[in-house]
Amino acid sequence: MEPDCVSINLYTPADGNGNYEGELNNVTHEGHEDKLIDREKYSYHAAESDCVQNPCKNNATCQSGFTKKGYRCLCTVGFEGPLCGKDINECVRDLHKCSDDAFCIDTKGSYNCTCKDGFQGNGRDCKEVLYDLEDERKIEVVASIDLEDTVNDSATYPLAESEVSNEVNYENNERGGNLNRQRFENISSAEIDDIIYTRTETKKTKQSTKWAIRIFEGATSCKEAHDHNITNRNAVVTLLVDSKPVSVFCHTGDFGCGDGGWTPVMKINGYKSTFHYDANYWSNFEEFNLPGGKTGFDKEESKLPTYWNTSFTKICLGMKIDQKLRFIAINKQADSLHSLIADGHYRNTSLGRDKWKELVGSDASLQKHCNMEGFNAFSSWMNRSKTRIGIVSNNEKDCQSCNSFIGFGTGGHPNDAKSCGNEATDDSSDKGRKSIKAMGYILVQ
Ligand SMILES: [Ca+2]
Ligand SMILES: [Ca+2]
Repeated sequence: MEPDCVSINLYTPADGNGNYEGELNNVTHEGHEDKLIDREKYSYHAAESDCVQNPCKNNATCQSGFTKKGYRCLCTVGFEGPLCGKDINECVRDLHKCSDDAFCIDTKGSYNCTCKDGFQGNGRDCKEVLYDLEDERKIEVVASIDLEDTVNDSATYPLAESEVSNEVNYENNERGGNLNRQRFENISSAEIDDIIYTRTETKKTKQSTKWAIRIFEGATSCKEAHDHNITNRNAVVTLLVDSKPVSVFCHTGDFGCGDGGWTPVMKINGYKSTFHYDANYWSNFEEFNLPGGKTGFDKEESKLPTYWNTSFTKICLGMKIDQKLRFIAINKQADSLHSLIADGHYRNTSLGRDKWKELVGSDASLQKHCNMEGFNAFSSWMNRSKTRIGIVSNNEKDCQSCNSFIGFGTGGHPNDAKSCGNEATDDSSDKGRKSIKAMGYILVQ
């Protein structure tokens, strides 16, 4: 007899012979009264079914006529118990298929798998997240290491040969944190920008450490180029400025402003008014004569995209007068030179007038008073001395009517037609009347 069978229709054919044909049903008329139709030569026989009361839970199949109770329940997946009312905790019983790198979360009738932090996937298959997708620059995992779990924090261990040769030195209890940049095979240390990710896991007898490193794809400043040993001398270097390649002449070493790589920003010819105080170039995002950025301290004028893109902690100012180059440095941190100048607001420096005079040499001439210095230094009477970077001075003991200046991006009395150098009116100035035109150079680091 079929285990699900609880009723039967018997058909008695007309010619008899005492044979029947039977039709087995897995329900009885109870609850289905309207479907039971009388027909000639058919007779219906139903067992008293204990399944009518729906004793089995969670969609289990009820079979009548089994066990002392008169029925049995065949549970669906995920449930157990005589009535199938009990959820199986697959996570506790290790009946799940979650990844080792996932959390198993029990649910009624089933379970969920969720990848742990640092992993992604569907929960059954979780992969380590090794890419910082927000970073436009390429990140690659280049090293993995498996060590017997006999790690001594001060010892040196061989890397697996698969991807990396040589050794990793563990120091200061930071396993993997002191990865020697020289140790990567096929990648020079100059190309490794940063170690952005390390993960060390101990599984039974093995410890494994993985690194994600950022590959250096291009310097954004001459300082970066210098720090990554891309250039250790004066050279034209292609920088990534606002993600676009720009070739500039990187000045390297201490030519008057200190060591390291210096990024050119502007070159100003004091005989011209291209970069006069009132020129839009001080506030806009327009470059001027890019090729002028590829040559050194010459007469080519230039304004490079480094003016509004390159951050720095130091500014180097140079003036060339009669073939003599003189430099002074300003310690100043900013997102860009544009951020210090474009809004026209005065921002002070405190170098002192003697320092500014060093740019010009022994002929430097300024009046005694005011001595307003820095970025956007200007007289309160707007037709008087003003300078985008530099110092303005006055004979009166105020800053209203300055008649002398040393600077870059200059204008106003006593000589509005110049853009870089030293202008001073007659007897009230240190060295009397001066009109000294300079080729000006602005670099940052
Ligand atoms: Ca469950
Ligand atoms: Ca005056």
